[in-house]
Amino acid sequence: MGDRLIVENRMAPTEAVATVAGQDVIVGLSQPHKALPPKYFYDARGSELFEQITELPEYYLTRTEREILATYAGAIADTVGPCDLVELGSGSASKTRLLFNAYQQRGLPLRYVPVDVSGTMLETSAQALLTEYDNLTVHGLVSTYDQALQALPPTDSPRRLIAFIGSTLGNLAPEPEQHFFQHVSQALTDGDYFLLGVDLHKDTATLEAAYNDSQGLSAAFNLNMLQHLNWRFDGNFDLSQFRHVSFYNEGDRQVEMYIESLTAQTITLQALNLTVEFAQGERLFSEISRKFDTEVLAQELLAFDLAVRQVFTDERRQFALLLCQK
Ligand code: AVJ
Repeated sequence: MGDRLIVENRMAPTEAVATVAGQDVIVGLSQPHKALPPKYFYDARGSELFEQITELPEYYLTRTEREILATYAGAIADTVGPCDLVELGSGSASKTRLLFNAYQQRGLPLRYVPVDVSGTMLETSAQALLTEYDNLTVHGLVSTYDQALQALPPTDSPRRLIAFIGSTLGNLAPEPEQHFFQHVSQALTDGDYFLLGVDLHKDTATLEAAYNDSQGLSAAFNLNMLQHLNWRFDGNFDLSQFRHVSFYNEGDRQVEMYIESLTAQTITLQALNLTVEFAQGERLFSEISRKFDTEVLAQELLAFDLAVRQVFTDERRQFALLLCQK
């Protein structure tokens, strides 16, 4: 099986150094409107909490996207044909299996290029996939999205398909989103495909329930960011002195998540030599989760030479997969 698996580590050694990695925390907590990048949600506990969120009755996103893929994976395989499937943020690749199934049923070869910052997750899922699918070869990249897009492994396949599913796009503000589309477009040659999974604009009640569930998992997920900073940077956040806040900002079409300080307090992160003051009621901005309109998005993509060929959605139009071609 060895010749069917390559895992390439592209993480620069400096990124493993905590003080360098913590620069964004220092900047984020020192500005007047405190904010942290969403990647700090995903330590081991945070990833586990997110997995649990995906199974909540209120969190319709994952379930709906899986349902759409189950219906249309065959149509996607028929359109794209044999390819290098580059998946940005591959994680456990559980939804991607629906595409692998479609390729296998059609006897089409596929090279899977999963990209993930977690090397352990990538190795484990790649090994499992090779035993399940005999039409598959895997060339994994332990890398950030941007690093991967700048230098994808050379391919013998007739096409590339870059997949960015799960509505991770929603975490990007409009400006970084534009840069991201630019990098995707640059990584593709004419005729190649881009598969984008996004959550759609809908009524406020449905959205607010998804990000503030009755079991309190969303709250635990949000506050866990502070616990993560505690262990990573030797901090003293007391989680009982903060609360989870989330709401749908309909004007900007985004769910906003904050961590609100219940008291006036001073926190230190010793490994970063950082002291931070919180006023009572002060909010730290932890995440945006944007909700899209397929027509508006199609227009934006076109500016980067990405033409939407097919839009796949569920009956209730809650979520959409856009198959674009350069
Ligand atoms: C993994 C970014 C798609 O925005 O819905 C879940 C993360 N945040 N509950 C989302 C999340 C709060 C999730 N994404």
